[in-house]
Amino acid sequence: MPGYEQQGISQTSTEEHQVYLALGSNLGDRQANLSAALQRLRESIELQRVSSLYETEPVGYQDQPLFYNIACSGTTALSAQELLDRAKTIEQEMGRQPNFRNGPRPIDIDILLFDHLITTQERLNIPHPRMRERAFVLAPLVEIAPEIIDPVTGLTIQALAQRLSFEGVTKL
Ligand code: PH2
Ligand code: MG
Ligand code: MG
Repeated sequence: MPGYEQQGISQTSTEEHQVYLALGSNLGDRQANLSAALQRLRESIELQRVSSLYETEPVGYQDQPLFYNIACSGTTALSAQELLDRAKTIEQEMGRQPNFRNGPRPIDIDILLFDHLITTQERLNIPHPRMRERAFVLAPLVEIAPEIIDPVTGLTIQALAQRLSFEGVTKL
């Protein structure tokens, strides 16, 4: 029914959503883990841009191996909740074990931004609540999406990145 589309009442499942994700790995073959996760995400996301690879010092809990981090952008027909479920399934299928907060992991897939959605549910917290202070997130993100707006602060990723130190973050 075209009339419904025009009035913006179309089904969520038929809409395309613009998404930005952050991926990290610090166990096993880090680069292979990131590549495998991207490959799995392609089943649900039409990827647009994938950043360079960054090697980053662990933040939050220091006594663990260095991370590899990347960011990517794309469009998806999934809802935010469905995308989160997909990400968690991929993490589990890639061997991620329950661990302490900020502990080592073969793969971590975080939703940074989903359209201009703001949601603060416990499991579904978008924009990612810690992305603004994390150089390991903003370094790859500013590379692929400097002009996009964080709906919470109204600032561009470029502006958010300018407030940070990028010590401990190395572009490979
Ligand atoms: N992820 C964390 C905590 N600390 N540090 C780095 N360098 N990279 C990460 O991806 C990372 C982290 C929690 O998800
Ligand atoms: Mg994370
Ligand atoms: Mg996570």
